[in-house]
Amino acid sequence: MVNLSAYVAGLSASLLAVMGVAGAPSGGASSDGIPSRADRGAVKGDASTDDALPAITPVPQQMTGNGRELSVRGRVQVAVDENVSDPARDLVVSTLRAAGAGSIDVVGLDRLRDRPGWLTVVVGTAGKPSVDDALRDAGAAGSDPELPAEGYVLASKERRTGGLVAIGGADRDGIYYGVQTLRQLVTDQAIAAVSITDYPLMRLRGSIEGFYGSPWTHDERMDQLAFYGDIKANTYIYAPKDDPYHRDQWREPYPADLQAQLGELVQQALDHHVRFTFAVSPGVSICYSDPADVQALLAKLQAMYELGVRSFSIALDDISYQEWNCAADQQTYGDPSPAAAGQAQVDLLNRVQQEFVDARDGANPLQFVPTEYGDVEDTPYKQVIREQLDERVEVMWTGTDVVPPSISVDEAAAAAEVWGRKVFIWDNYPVNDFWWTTGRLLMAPYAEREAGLHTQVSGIVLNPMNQASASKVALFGGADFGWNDGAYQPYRTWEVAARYLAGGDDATTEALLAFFDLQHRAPLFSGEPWQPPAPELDRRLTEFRATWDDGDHQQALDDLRPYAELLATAPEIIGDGVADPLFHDDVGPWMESLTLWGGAFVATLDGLQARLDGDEGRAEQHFADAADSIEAAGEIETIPGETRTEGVIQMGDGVLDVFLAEAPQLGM
Ligand code: LTM
Repeated sequence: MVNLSAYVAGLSASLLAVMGVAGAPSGGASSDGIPSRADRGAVKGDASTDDALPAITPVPQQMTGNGRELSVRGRVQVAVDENVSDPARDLVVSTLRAAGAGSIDVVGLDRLRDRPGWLTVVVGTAGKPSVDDALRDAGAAGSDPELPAEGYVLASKERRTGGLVAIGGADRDGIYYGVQTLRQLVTDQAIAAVSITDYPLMRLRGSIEGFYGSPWTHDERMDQLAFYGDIKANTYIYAPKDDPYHRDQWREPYPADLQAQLGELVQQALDHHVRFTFAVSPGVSICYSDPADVQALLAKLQAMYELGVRSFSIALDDISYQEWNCAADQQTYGDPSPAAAGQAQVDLLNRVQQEFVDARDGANPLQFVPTEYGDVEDTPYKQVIREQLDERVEVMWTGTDVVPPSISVDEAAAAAEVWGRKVFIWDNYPVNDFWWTTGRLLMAPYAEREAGLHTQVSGIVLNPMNQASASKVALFGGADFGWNDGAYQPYRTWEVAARYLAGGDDATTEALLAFFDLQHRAPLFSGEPWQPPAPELDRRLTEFRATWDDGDHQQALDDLRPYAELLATAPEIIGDGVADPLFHDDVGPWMESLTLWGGAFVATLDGLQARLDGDEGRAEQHFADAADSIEAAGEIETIPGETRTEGVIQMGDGVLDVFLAEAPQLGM
């Protein structure tokens, strides 16, 4: 279960103050060293404990301060080498422009000159003498020859002759991620002075569009891929169960229009340093021993390779392995059984790895979703795969259940043992395609995954909701955890995600967090929540009841009212403050419902106030208004066709509804 004190401790002090947490300082550091957001428009400081440091998400492996901040005002020269991708270069320029740079000259690294009074930004490959010289001049120790893939060194320093920023990446991705960090160092007309060495702990980080129900739209996917660049996620796996060409009609090539869209996605992924991974799921009908089926599968992958895809996955989840799809498999592999299915799958996968992947330039190791994916029990099926599957093939695993309440390092080690390799986690959060998620958005922070998992897994991808933009909250956490699991604080990233959606606006961030709290419940397949419902509201109501029971009725009402008003006005604040139109599409019915539930909450407090004032008639009227709003909220349903399970929108159920039902009976 989520630890509520960690939740509260993880929020910035100023947010706690606005949310009314007693004792929260109005500025300065909160108990875990997170200072109030002041002039950077984001949570400041982090695991580094140095209050002067800016907050970077994911938290860098090492970061120290480097003196006073650099000013961004007049002229800027940006020197880049050939490994700086166009998107990385463009991001440097747009970042500097947003910070207030006047004119920006972009030149090749060989044309870097001393320009007294200018801000100089050097971006290139770590280990190159001119990049390392710039890093040293900017206060870094130079680049580490052992810098891992996707890593970068960044140093920024104000000098008498003008500010200097240097970014040296281990590779093109590392350079891009260094620039993404620069984006977070910038405020109005200034860049924080820091020295950073940073790299991801997990090789694969991102999402798998692997849910049932309405697949994401093209626009949603384009938006997601850009977002992954921002959060340093490098993997998107295309595996929507209800795309017929992915699963039911897997043999058929994509029609030209869909193929063209896939091509755009591949380019968008490249532009944001994301591996577009194409998954095909043939298990519902494949005849493993039919050469025509094997050829159809390879042709499907080849069409994607021609679009520029370099990562492939064969998904064999949610199929029966107790029966064959053809008589030929019975002849080749004998009676159906898990072990026989394992053998047939291994034969197919090894061919794809060895005949397809190995024969193509730049292709990454094959990925595979096994039919047994949610446990660590050693079985005949797993034994065949462990012993015979090409050791390079990545095997996905969802934890010790399809939707696990937590994932520990020991469990991942056990999974590595039974699969004979480090597993690749397919994390079924925040997916909302099963019955218990009806009417819910799963917006609690990504949590209960143990620090240190990076030692036992090759990566983590999250299976998101049908609602792509609303999934960003959890995806933010997953990417952050995958980059630096040791420094990960779920509620810190939760707030950062809200602030990202809010475009840095304080009021919108607060409204979003209050809304997320009402969508905090995350059910297991049993229906039991592994993330509790509305913990922040629950904490406030517990305080209310204690104060009320102590006889201090007015105080209890005064303390609770601002939060009720925050909930009632949150839809309007969110409507005005979140720029992302896709987010609004996702949360539309939930905003309607929140307007009604928030109104009922305020009306209920009005009723208690009237009763306290001795006006029982007015009190009854307020309680009746609240009841009307609750009844109207019960009519609001999910958007037809949008989610696999459809039904009434839930809002802080188990907490808000319980309070509103009991409040009219409260004795004075
Ligand atoms: O989790 C896996 C490997 N497969 C399916 C997913 O497609 C589905 O989204 C989730 C959640 O319902 N459960 C599965 O078993």
